[in-house]
Amino acid sequence: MITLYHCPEARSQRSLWLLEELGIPFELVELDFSQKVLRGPEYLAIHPLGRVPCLVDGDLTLFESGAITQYLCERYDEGALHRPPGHPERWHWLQWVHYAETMAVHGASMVQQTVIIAPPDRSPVVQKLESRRLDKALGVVDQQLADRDWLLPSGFSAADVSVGYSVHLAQKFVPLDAHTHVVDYYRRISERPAFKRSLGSRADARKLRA
Ligand SMILES: N[C@@H](CCC(=O)N[C@@H](CS)C(=O)NCC(=O)O)C(=O)O
Repeated sequence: MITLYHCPEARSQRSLWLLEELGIPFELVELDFSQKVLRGPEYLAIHPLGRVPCLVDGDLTLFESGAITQYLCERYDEGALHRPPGHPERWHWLQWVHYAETMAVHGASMVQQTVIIAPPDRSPVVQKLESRRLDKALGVVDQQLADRDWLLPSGFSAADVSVGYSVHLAQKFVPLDAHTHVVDYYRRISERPAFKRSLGSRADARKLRA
């Protein structure tokens, strides 16, 4: 049985959304986004840094959302979400799966600056810089989507799950309006039932609470 360790709206949403797209059974464990839970002995025994996501499948434990994406696709996808070795889109599929982190690091920095760090210690300079870099990273996605609905010519893939989560994170901090193709992309993403099931806290999750 697969177990996913997850904090709502964190990068583990990528893995949750992908599991939902794959339609395979899994157990969801929701952790409070608190040092007490993430750095508590129970979770540190699973993830050495106490971060999310972490995926356990039998005797395999994996952290890093990009690696989890590759693993789930290689192991469980029946052709729709993966672009396996030898596929003409393989290298671009990998590029976008990992480009998602180029975007998410700026989003994570904005979370720190606007949620985690208290006002006197927040830095307007860092906020300005990070939102500008995030906006530029969105511009690259916008260009890619100029003549297509999804990142790859053959259609929706796990690369859209990876980058799509980063767009979902980005729109909390920078307006998407200047990137009209991204606006349409985010609307398409928001209409996907699997994406909807990955949002927020879930009643069916086992909870690790402080
Ligand atoms: N590159 C890693 C980043 C993992 C990561 O930093 N996750 C954040 C949530 S978005 C986290 O667990 N933060 C909690 C903390 O650092 O205390 C991945 O993509 O899995």
